Amino acid sequence: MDKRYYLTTAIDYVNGAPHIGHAYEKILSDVIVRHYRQRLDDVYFLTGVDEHGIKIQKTAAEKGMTPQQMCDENSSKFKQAWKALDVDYDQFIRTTDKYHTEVVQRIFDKLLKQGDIYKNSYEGLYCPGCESFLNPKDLTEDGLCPIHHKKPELVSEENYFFKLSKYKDSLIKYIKENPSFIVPQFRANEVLNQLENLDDFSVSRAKESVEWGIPVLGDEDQVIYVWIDALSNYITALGWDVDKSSEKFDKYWSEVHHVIGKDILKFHCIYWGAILMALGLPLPKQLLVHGFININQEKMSKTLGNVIAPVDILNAWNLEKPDAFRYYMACAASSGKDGNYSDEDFKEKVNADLANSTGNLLNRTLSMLVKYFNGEIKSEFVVNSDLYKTALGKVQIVKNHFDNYEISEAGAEIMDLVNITNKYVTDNAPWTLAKEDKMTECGQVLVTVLNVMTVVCSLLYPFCPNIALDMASQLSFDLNTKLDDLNCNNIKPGKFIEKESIHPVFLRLDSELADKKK
Ligand code: ME8
Repeated sequence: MDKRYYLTTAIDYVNGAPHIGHAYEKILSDVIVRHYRQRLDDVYFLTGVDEHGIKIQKTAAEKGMTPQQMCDENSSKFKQAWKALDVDYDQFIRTTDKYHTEVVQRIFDKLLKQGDIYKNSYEGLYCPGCESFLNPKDLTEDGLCPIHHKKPELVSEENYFFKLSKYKDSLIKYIKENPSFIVPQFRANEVLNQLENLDDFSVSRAKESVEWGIPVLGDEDQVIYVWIDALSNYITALGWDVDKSSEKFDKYWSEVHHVIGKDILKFHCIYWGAILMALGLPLPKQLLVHGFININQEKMSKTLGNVIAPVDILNAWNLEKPDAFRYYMACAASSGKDGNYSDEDFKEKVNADLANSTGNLLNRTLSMLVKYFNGEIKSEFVVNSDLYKTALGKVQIVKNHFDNYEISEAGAEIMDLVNITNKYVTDNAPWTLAKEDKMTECGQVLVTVLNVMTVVCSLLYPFCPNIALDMASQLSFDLNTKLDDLNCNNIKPGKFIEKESIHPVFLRLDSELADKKK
């Protein structure tokens, strides 16, 4: 395992407030980052917003605002949402940040001077939703963009183009020789097919059609079109500059993992891959591609009016902490596949997993310890147990799932450990042991469960940081313990817990109460 980990998310368009799809990606990323922080000393987490382009220019005009005003307003909504969801990033980049725009201009200039970018007149079908020219072959039968279901605009203008043709073969070779470059792997085939049919791509727009962009140095009539601008954020954020690296870049670039949605894989694999090759920089270590979140099994769209803001979900369920929503989202889809959000399913899953299985297990075990032993651990209660092997085995399994970008699968394994432990309690019935006055055995069962719960709370931490902290505090367990140092030896003899300090770590979502609040 490498010592460092650099994770980036896609940077979101700020033509509106963040929606549940944006939240899904950021939560998934934060869960991954928190997991690797439990394994490594040096993890860097970058997120941010994409602020240029026609979509933003048009929306601002409709609202009677300048693009910059709208970017300022909406960017802070993204920051607020990530704060409410406990998305604990190290850096938040805005593509209007001066350090970014200046380096983007120099990148463009370098590529132009070395002949990777050339000027040409062009007529094509432009989809503002995609911020991209579409190939007529890719349109629906009705001539609409397959993603945004809108008719693309016929655009005819002078643009700068990037010579993708020059890098096509090297990209194909790279993808084929590096099977772990695109995760999950089934997405790699899609990209290889797309590469067969791709032409050079436009990297600028005429200022008369798009004003809101970074101007091309020395050609005032053109602005740099979104992808060179947006994709470069991953290196400008680290302080990289043309012909001048930076300490952060040298430290993190070789460990970069881009978390992105399936709709922008082409841009990250092909465009970004080619741009990096042209800049003489190594390609990203991995592209971690996630699917889309649907709402009640329907695609989320403004037209359908089913776009949900993540903060509204917290408010609707009266949740002070985001843990339940984080847990649900991170487990909403198996690796790379689409997932779904529905109120019913959300309530059912978090009540079952967090309140009933996990919360009750801890609560009743601690309560029994108080009832039977006045909260005291006697030295004869501390013995070895087969359950410890199972628990530490799960740590390895969960680590492997994270290494394979299988986050919901990792969540399922944690819940499996909780269920195994619940079964252990039922099978060993400590309440019967107490009734039969087998107090040492009863104490041993309780201590075994508490030791396993220290492992559970550590594994659960990336998904539910607040619940895990609460569990850790009731268990007197140090949550800073690295995963590789975990053992089942944390519950020590002596006075352990007072009755007053025992409380549920997660309250069931009460449908009636929640419905009333909605
Ligand atoms: O594409 N479910 O921005 P964006 C899951 N600015 N993920 C979703 C989703 C959904 N329903 N809808 C969108 C952009 N996403 C560019 C990125 S990166 C250099 C530039 C994901 O606001 C989408 O796949 O349209 C992408 O990864 C992210 O949200 C931002 O989408």
